[in-house]
Amino acid sequence: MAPAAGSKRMKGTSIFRPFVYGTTARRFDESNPRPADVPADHTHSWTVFVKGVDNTDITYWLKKVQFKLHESIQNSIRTIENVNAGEPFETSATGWGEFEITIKFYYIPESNEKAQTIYHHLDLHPYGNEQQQQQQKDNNEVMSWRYEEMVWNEPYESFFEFMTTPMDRSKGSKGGMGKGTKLLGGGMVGSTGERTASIPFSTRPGQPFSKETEREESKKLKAALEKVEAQMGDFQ
Ligand code: SLL
Repeated sequence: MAPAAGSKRMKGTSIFRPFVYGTTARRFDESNPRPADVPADHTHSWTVFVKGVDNTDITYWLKKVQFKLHESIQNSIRTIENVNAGEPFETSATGWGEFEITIKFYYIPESNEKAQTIYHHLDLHPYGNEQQQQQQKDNNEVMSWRYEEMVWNEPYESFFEFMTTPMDRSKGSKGGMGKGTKLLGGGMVGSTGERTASIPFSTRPGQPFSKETEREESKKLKAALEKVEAQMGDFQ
């Protein structure tokens, strides 16, 4: 699609929006019984998704998502669109094996940007250290989630303007979030909202990515760096 009249790319500028993607898998057992129509060799049910951090709206920039699953799975190419603001683009399946899922992002046509693809490994089995594996077994839930940022380099002026202009989320407005939907940073959606790139301050169950997570990660990196520096000191 041709860009809006007079729109040109903004040299030296980039714009980004955070999102979360990944898989959640559960094995079939008493807590998650295998449905009668599912083949006996299928050991797990799982879901792959793309969503906003803390379920913020991403539908104003993401129009549809195509999930390409393993060919052995029924209806292996699945296109998800027309999701409500704040809800995930997701699809579920059952099976026995792990594989690489292809996730293709189609942006709103106004962006004039081509679709982009990322890959995600479906994890069915507990992973991590012993304690993490035990927790996943106890909860019968293997979450393989990633925080990512979609970056548009040198976006068209019209798209940049669209992305950085507050949007009307008043009741009944098209594309608005539901009343009372939580905004990133803890605010609540009122009559206007930002098309925000910020992430929440703190982590809560089901929402592992936040400023708090970032701080914890940087603490871990700092501690690892100090350890390496101390070890290097021992060699000198
Ligand atoms: C493997 N790379 O060779 C993997 C393939 C295939 C997963 C995994 C569904 C099967 C069905 C399913 O679990 N496919 O619907 O019959 O191990």
